[in-house]
Amino acid sequence: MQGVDPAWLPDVAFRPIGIRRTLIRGSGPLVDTVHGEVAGACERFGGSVSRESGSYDLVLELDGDDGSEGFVYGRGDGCTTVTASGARGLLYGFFHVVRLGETAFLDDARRASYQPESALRMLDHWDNVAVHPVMGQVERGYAGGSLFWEDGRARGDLERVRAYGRLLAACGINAVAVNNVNVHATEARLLTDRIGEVADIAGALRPYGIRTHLSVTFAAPVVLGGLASADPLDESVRAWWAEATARVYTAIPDFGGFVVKADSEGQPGPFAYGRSHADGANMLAAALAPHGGSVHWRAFVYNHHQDWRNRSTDRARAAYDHFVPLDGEFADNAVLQVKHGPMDFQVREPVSPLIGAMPGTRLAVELQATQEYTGQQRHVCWLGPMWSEVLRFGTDGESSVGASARGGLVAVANVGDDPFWTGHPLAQANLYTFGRLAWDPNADPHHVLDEWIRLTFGPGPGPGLAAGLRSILDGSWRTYEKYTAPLGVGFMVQPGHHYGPSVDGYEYSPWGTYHFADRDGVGVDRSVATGTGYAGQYAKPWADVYESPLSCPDELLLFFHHVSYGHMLHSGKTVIQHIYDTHFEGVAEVEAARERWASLVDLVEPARHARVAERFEEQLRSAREWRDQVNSYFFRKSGVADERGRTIY
Ligand code: GCV
Repeated sequence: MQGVDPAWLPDVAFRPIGIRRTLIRGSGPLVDTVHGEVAGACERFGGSVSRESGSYDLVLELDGDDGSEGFVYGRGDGCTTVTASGARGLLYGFFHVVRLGETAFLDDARRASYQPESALRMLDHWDNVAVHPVMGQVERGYAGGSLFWEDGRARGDLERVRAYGRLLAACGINAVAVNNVNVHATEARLLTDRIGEVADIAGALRPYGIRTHLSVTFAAPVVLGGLASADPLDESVRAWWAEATARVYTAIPDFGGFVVKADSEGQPGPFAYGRSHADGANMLAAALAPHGGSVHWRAFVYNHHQDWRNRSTDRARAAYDHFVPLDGEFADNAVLQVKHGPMDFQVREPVSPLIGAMPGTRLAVELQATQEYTGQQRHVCWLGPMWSEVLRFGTDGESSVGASARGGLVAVANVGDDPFWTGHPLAQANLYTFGRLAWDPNADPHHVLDEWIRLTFGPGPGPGLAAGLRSILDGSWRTYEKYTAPLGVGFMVQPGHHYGPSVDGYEYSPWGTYHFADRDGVGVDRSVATGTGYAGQYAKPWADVYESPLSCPDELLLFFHHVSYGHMLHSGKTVIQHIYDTHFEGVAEVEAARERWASLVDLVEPARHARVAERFEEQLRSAREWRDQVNSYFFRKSGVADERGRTIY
């Protein structure tokens, strides 16, 4: 498409297929999509595609349609084959061949099956239809306007949405929620009289195997239906939802379901009627069940009217306290969607103790590709290693988060109408990595990064460019952590927009995100023995590990404990010296990354190079600001000088 970055699907990636003879077997809309892809590649590169038997280099075969998403890839007798028993499987098998490139046509006698670990791999867009006076078009969006909505309506030209669906399918994503979980008045109507606009978007995503979901307001029966109540046990309310949902399916027969943020940050919910969140979710699940849809009910429920002086209230505890007692009560098609950490997508959080604590409930784990707290796509921060740590975390020492996420993996999307999709061109790596990890949570994120580099900048980006990109992205999450909030304490951002440092930004606010720094120490005591008891929400061994500052991992120390500045970390440094050192190191690492990027100027197309170079200037400015604010704050509080005598402003 003109003017839009092809991201990980540049034309050249299709050359190995485009110069060969391909046979496609099977029928149906997704087979047609694959056929269109191959035909397009052949037009560009000279090969051929047919549906007749004969002699071929590549055979793509759909054998049945059982709804499965896996495929079998094989190579033998000079021919590469992809066989699938579900249409999406054929699509994913095709993109597997694209990823392999020339390799797919080289070695003989290879055969392997591929199957996604999780059936739902979804992106949640926090897009508003109308521009919100405070949050803008995309809440926490750092890539321009919405891909779906413009001037208060669905975009007329949905070519870009189709191109987006193609990119998503190529990394394994199969579901998209098209509007913000904070559902304002205009957006509420997408459920009813404006469902046609959602249907248009669904139509553009469908050719790439993507089901469309909608965020809805729990108060819909009142605000849209004119009922007096939204009580989930009230028969007229239930009937209203059943009818509204049936109309959605008339417009979008393969509609995925609803996403709901209830009793959270001002959104309406079942508490107003003295009902539980299981009551609320099950009402919507019942409306969706006859049509095969699911409700994604978010577990992000906490008190945002806290008194900072009351140390017994702990936002980190909230999701577990609210939801664990409801385990076993949710309907089969109600998925509880849990943020990966107990707080809110900070650069470092422990894994939410809720994950693993609700064996009788289908959980989806929510990650955040949009970089709300990780540099807002002005800073390079590749989140693959963080997500991989989360997904591989053994909630009871063994069963992993990835395996617990039976209801799927979800990420808050990081794209917009920016020509590079993600504002910062290198933030595309986060979107790609999410898709690939959602498909296989045990995949090595570094291999995924290499794959992304090879596809986006290749094929054969040359050792200099590949090594340069790897060195810039690989450690960028840890670099970001170094120059921002230390040792798991989190936040310390400017309130509201959440960009840039403010150590006390939320310290005395009602949102409940505190570090309790004073002249003697810093950190939140979440132990069972003397603190909020949060550490006790974990299964063993983690409850024991986190309970004591002696066993708590350094990177989470201040999340779990209030310690003195002289407390010795496992690293052999004191807390205060760690703060100083990491902040100086973080800035030095950004300087080095900026230099490295500058050295790649002749290897990267000019517009992309210039965009990243400009963002590096801002990242460096901001990193220095973080370093100076954090270091001087803790120097003033502690009175302890840097043992290396560096200047602290
Ligand atoms: C969509 C945080 C963000 C909000 C977001 C909320 C959520 O609080 O700052 O913008 O709201 O998380 O996940 O619902």
